[in-house]
Amino acid sequence: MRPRLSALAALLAIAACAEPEAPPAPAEPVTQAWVRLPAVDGRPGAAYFTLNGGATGDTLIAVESPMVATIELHESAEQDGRMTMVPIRAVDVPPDSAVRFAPGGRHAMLFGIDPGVTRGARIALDFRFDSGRDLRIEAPVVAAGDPNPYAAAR
Ligand SMILES: [Cu+2]
Repeated sequence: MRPRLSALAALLAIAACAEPEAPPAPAEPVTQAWVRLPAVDGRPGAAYFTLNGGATGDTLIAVESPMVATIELHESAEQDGRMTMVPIRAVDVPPDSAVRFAPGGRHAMLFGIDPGVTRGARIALDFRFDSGRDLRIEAPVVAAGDPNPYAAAR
């Protein structure tokens, strides 16, 4: 009887160790970045992504790309029944929070995209933070009518 019990205790101990008690690994500061090309060549495209505050939080101050002339951060809003866009200067990402840039809401607007950037390519996006952190992300590029590539993969 006794050996059995201790075996059970050992099993329980192993089970307890397997329990995910530690918090999940901290997310990268920028995840799920993707770029949607304009329907008409020469018009602006858009970049979407999720900002993760991590333990300390940070503030996004700019997104740049060697393949894009100008990138502005915008917020979409409905005003008098019309969709408008308002520029945002910086985006606060508090600790342990996520800020999503998604179609219909916040987005990075890409003016002057290099014609070599086509559907299926990857484009380098440089995320600059107030803390001094610079982060380059290779974001997948989709065509105008294509859905979020991360949503499609789910
Ligand atoms: Cu915009």
